[in-house]
Amino acid sequence: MVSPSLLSILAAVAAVARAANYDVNVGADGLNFTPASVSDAVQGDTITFRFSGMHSASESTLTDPCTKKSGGFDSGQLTGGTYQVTLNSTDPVWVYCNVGGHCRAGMVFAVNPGSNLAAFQAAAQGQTVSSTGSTGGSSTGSASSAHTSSTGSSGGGSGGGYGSPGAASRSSSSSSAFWVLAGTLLGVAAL
Ligand SMILES: [Cu+2]
Repeated sequence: MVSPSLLSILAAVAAVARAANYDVNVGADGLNFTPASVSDAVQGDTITFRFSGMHSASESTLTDPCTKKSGGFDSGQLTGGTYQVTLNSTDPVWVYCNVGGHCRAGMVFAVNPGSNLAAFQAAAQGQTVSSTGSTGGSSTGSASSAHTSSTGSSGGGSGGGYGSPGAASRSSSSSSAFWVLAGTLLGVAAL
């Protein structure tokens, strides 16, 4: 039915359209990113963090999971809405939540962690597990691995991102905060 030439065309189209988005829930299932990691992500792919409760998606490093990476992205603390990161490479990206003790409770996430996901998670919780390989990441410098766009109000950051702009959706976290507040006031008034 389907000719070989058509199949090759479809394969070519699929290759061009490869850029994918990965939805990651933040706080929808306790102090967790769900899923805990994404593998085989490539340059141009996007990670969309979807917030429930107050959390953040902040970039860190494999060796220091609960400390913000210099020049790394940071959603800021959000109570809802989304925050999107566009990958600039296939390098690992390490992410944590900077709210309270969430990171120490294991609230971390990784893109392309390879064999180091368990070591990253353990380090976040203050345990020592030797990581494999030498992908420890530079602690300083301009090798930002991701460009970010936020639906919140955090001010963009100093990273060297060069991803294409305009991919952000525009739901505002402040408006959802307003409705929470309004709902609270209505609840009080109903008393
Ligand atoms: Cu959190």
